Amino acid sequence: MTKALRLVLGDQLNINISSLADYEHETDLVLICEVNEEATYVKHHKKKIAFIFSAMRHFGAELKNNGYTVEYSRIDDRDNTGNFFGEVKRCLKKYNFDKIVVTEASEYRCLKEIKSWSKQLNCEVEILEDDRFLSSKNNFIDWAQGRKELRLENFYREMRRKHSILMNDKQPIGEKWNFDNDNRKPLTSGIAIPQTYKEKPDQITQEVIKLTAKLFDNHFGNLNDFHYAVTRDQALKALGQFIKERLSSFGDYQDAMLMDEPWLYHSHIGLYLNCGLLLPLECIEAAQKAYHDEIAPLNCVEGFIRQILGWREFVRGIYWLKMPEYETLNFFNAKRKLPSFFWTGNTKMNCLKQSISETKENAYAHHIQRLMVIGNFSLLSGLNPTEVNEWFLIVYADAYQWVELPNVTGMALFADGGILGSKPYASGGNYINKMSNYCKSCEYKVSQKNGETACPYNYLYWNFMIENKQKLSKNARLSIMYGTLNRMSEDKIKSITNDSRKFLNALC
Ligand code: FAD
Ligand code: DLZ
Ligand code: SF4
Repeated sequence: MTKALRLVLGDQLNINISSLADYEHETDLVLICEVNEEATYVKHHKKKIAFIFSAMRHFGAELKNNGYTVEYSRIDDRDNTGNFFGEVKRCLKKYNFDKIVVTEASEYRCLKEIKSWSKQLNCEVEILEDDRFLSSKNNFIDWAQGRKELRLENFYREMRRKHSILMNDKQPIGEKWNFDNDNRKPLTSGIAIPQTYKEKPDQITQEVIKLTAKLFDNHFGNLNDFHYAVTRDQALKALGQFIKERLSSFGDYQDAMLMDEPWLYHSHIGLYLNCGLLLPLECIEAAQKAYHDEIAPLNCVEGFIRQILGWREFVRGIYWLKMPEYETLNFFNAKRKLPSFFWTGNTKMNCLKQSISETKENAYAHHIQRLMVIGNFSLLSGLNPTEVNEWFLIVYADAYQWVELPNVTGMALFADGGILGSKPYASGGNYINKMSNYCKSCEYKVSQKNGETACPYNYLYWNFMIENKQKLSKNARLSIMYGTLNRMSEDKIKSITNDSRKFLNALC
């Protein structure tokens, strides 16, 4: 009988993962390992490390309870080698296996390494497809082949048809594929927003929090008020709570931001989906059921489903289609270093102060804070994409390169020159003012376009358009803005460039 060593990585915590599908109780062993290399190749947020380690420990215990033989390496075990290769080698030596079985790693870096093991270990390494995604890598390649441009909307419609989600035969329910135009309502302060799911840390989580504080003391982020779900049952409860209490307002307030309200009506399930505690189809089906049960309206349900069936699958497809070149792209040749306030939140710009402070506290910020506040600032200021990508990979509990990189390089920075989106998400302060109450408490004035007290987003926006005119002016979606720029007086352009130079030179 073949004896298999089945390696389960920290973002594969699901009993139905392909590497466990034909597990043989008599001969096989599951290896789960906490390793220093994964926690430090970038200095992940402390809460992200505590979350992953606690979820891994709970998953290991769940497998044992279900009769699996599990070898679990703890980060502080004396003989822990500190990396996947070392732990696999140690296990092979200890128990002697005929082959290693692993579900393909979600990140290019990791998959590349695992592919080299068979030669180095002189042992068969069976790498299985990650069937937790609804569009396989090959499906996406087929879809992309021959297309002039790769756009979410076309991909999403095909996924809706293929998986028969929110469909009336061949037509979309509600006769529209997309209800985004209904989904741009701002929120007013004082409104009672249902709480996010909060789980009290059990003994395992408390132990892991202590360990993280000790071992990763110099990493970004706070560990206090840790409340994330760490088991599948808890993650399902978090999903259920969202569907029942917040989905019915998800669409309306999807783009809204509010002072001291980090969670709003978002689902806060990205970290569970990305580490395996939840599966995409069950989240989509739960939302679809909520529509049919009249718990939530179509604009909210469609908006939520589009994020998971559309965006999540689409960005993964782009990642695997374009790696490894994708991580080197820098369309605007942006070179500026990341300002130090990205690590402290210590800036006079209230929108950034809020978004970064909340990120530091929770290892979470919602999409519009990531895109239109932090991403937009990074784009307008010409921050180096490598540094911006590293920051985003570090700070969010749901961040793995396959999903972080296309969102940052493609969506936020347009550093891929238009592979993922048709135009940069650049905007001045007006958008932030329309969608939030941040500007009311800001030292800068959003209504002022130039001068020391003007909102920096205002002049940085035009400065960005001026500096990148050659690369962007032919983009049909920017023609109105370039029309406006072409009509600007020389004095106005001088003020914009002077204000921008002064502001950017003062960044450190
Ligand atoms: P909701 O707003 O409730 O959305 C539901 C789910 O849809 C999310 O949990 C997520 O699984 C999926 N989703 C929504 N938008 C996207 C998207 N653009 N790409 C992929 N999936 C999406 N998402 C990550 O999972 N990991 C990241 O590292 C990450 N980095 C980002 C960086 C930038 C600059 C931007 C603009 C977006 C990033 N996103 C990332 C996408 C999105 O912001 C997060 O998925 C979302 O904020 C997670 O919060 P939530 O679970 O409350 O999501
Ligand atoms: C993110 C992360 C961290 C912090 N630590 C571990 C770990 O100790 N062991 C592990 O198996 N996985 C960890 N992960 C998740 C991995 O980085 C992720 O599984 C791979 O990078 C996927 O390619
Ligand atoms: Fe942000 Fe400008 Fe508004 Fe201040 S005024 S919160 S910097 S958009």
